[in-house]
Formats: sequence, structure tokens, C-alpha cells
Amino acid sequence: MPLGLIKYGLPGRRRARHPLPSTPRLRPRYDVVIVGAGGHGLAAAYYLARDHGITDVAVLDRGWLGGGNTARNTTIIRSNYLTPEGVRFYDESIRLFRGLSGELDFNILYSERGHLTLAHTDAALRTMRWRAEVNKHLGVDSEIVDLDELARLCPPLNLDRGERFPILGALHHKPGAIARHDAVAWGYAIAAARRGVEIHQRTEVTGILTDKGRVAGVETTRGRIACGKILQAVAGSSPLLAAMAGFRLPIRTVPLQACVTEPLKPFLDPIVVSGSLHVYVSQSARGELVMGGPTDPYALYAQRPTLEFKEGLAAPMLALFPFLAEVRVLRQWAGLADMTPDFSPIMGLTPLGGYYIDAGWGTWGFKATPVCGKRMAETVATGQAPPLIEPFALERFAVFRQLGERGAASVGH
Ligand code: FAD
Ligand code: PYC
Repeated sequence: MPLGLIKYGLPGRRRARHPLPSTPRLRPRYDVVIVGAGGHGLAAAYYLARDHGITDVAVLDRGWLGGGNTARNTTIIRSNYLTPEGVRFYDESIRLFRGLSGELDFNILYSERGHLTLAHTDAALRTMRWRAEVNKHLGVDSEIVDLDELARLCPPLNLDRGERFPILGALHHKPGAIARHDAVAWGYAIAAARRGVEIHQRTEVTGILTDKGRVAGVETTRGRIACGKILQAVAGSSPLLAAMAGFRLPIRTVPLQACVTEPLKPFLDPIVVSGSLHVYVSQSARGELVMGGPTDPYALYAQRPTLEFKEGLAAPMLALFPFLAEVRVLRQWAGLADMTPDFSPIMGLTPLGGYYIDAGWGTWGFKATPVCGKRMAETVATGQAPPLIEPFALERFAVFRQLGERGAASVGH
């Protein structure tokens, strides 16, 4: 028997080192409390510490870190949006993603594959041309491609003109990428904790304490904490927390489902999305096909997967890739999408002094994790939203300055 095996196999010889320092005790006061230890809350904590020297920060989560939508999303990253505000914002996120493994010293498996949005109708092609022009104008690489180019970019795709909804062309967005979602959350968590941020899991916020129109603290399942500032980053629970802070959000929360197949030999390089057929797919580093569709057609806080979703996904997916007929689905799950009327997020200040919001991430927020974290940290530190996120303020709904991104959503919702 090799000596090493005996040495490391003996109990007590080598203790596994936990990557996060333990934080057993909640202190009675912090400068900043961040509610939600998803990718967004953790990224904001990291940038607060790194860019602004603010480390007296507690990140609270009712569950475990990265266990909300961050753990449930299909990790598509892209900046091929429709509005100039959206394109600029997501483009900064891609730039941050590219350097993130090095920055955090944690491999997030960032993989640029190219992103294809298929057009099955003339109307879809028209919207894609519009997107391509806005994208190119802002230096983002998006192009309309014809069927010959599509065949070259994605050989397994069924381009048969005899299909019920034949493919007419596509929007090709070269920077389209995927990354490992839990690595993003853990990378930010460890890097933030190294700088002194405390992460308290299983600590639910049950009330917001105020004093003369300003934040005074939070009520939690582990007691009361005083603080000077609060950042809300709870994605699928956004309206519930905002109600505790005394204001309403124009958000409807609906389930969003996804699934993965058994691992297959790598055959699918680009991410393929069909807005008209309401399905999308990418192949993970493990070979699994990661697939999803539209949001469930009812408002609900339950995260139950349904047979209807799987059935609705299978037929259009097989129209695109008929040879997948025998492939087994291994896992299926649901998350909660906090949908805004204009399909853009809500970031910035709120009617409550010292209370900042990061919400309305619907089906599109994973890709924004780095940029939102960085810019929300700046907002919390300075008390002012930087120009990049200023257009996404909550007040846009009151002054009719909405940012319509429905045409750039992954699939129809
Ligand atoms: P979350 O990761 O949900 O974190 C919020 C945290 O808040 C949770 O951990 C929760 O436990 C905690 N919390 C809630 N209430 C409280 C409370 N009262 N007290 C304490 N803690 C609380 N986006 C993309 O960009 N690309 C995609 O491909 C993509 N695919 C998706 C597929 C699916 C199936 C789903 C569901 C979503 C998808 N999204 C995608 C959207 C994306 O997942 C979310 O927008 C993003 O993860 C939001 O991150 P977050 O950190 O804000 O929220
Ligand atoms: O925002 O690209 C996206 C996306 C794909 C699937 C869910 N959201």
C-alpha cells in the first residue's frame, strides 16, 4: 500500500480546511447589511471591500450561499440586448467576467462559445437586425448570419426547410458564454470573506427597522441588528422584502424551470436559443445539455418542476436536434423569476433613506453578477447611482422611462 494513502487515510492526520472562515456570532451592529447571499449580494460585498474599503459588512441569507436562483440558472452570459442602456451594462459585465477567475483566484470555468438566436419568422429576423445594429454601434460583436454560416457555426442543427417552423437565419453573438454558477458565488464569497466581510447563512431577514425615514437595522430569525445601510439582493423574493421596507415594486414573481441531460460527448459548441420555439440549450463542461424554456404561466412562490415543462421542451428541442430523441433527462428544477414590465432590472436608490435595491432580475440576472455587484457597491458607498445604472432606477416606472428589453429576452415569456 502506498505510504501516502496510509498517511492521509489515518484519522486526525489531515483536517479539511473550510474555504470560508466560520462566523458563528452575529454582531449587534454593522455599517452595511446585505440581504441575500446569491451571486449579486456576494459580489456587492466583495466590491464594497475591494473598491471602497468598506468591510464592516454582514451578508445574510435565509438558506445557504448561492442556493437561490444563482444555483438554479443556466449560466448564459451575453450582451446582445436591444436598448443602448442594456447593451452597455451587460457589456461591462462580460469584460469583468473575462478576468474574474484570475481576479478571485478561483476558476469559474468561463467559456466563450458564441450565442445563436435563431429566427423562424420574418418578424424575428427584423428584431435581430435591429439588435445587431444597436450592438455594433456600441462595439458589441453581433451579426445576422444566413443558413450557410449557421451550418458552419453549428453543424448538428437541423436546417431542413421542410420543418413546421424552418430556421431562416440567426443573430450570432460571438462573446456569448457560459460559466460555472456556484463557482461564481463561492469565488466572490471567499474573496469577500478574506477582506473581512461576514457571511451568515440560515439567517432570515423578517423586518426592516427604520427611524425618521432612514434605515436603522434589520430584524432577523437570529435577533436584531443595527446598521447604517441595507442592500436588498433577494431576486425571487424582491417584492416581499421591499414590502418590509415600506414600498412596492412593479414585479410579478413566476417560476422558471430548467433541466439537464445525461453527459454526452462534446458536440455543441455554441449556445443555441430559439425565441420562437421557446427553448434554449448549451453543453456544459461536463457534457450535459443544459436546457430551458419560458417562465411558467402563473405567479407562484413554489419551486416545483412540472411534467408540462418537460413535454413542452422536448418537441421543439427535437425539431432543432432530432438525434437527441434517446437522450435521458437527469435532473429538472425550478427557480423564481422576479419579472418587471419592461424586462429590465431595478437598481439604485429607494424611497427609504440608506436602503438600496438590486432586483427585477427575472430570467436574465446571472450574466449581470459582476457588473451589478460592482456598481451597486459604488451606489451603497457613495449614496449615488453611477451613470451606467442610473437608467435602471425604480422611479423610471413613475416617469414612463421604461427600458423595453422583451425583444432581447432569451425566449418568449
Ligand atoms: P439569488 O441567487 O436568488 O439570491 C437571493 C438570495 O436571497 C437567496 O439565496 C435567498 O435565499 C435569499 N433571501 C431571500 N429572501 C431572504 C430573506 N428574507 N432573508 C435573507 N435571505 C433571503 N440569468 C442569466 O443571466 N442567464 C441564464 O442563463 C439564466 N438562466 C436562468 C434559468 C433559471 C431556471 C432561473 C430560475 C433563472 C435564470 N437566470 C438566468 C436568472 C438568474 O438566475 C437570476 O437573475 C440571478 O441568479 C439572480 O441572482 P441574485 O444573486 O440576485 O439572486
Ligand atoms: O438571459 O440569456 C438569458 C437567459 C437564457 C436563459 C435564461 N436566461
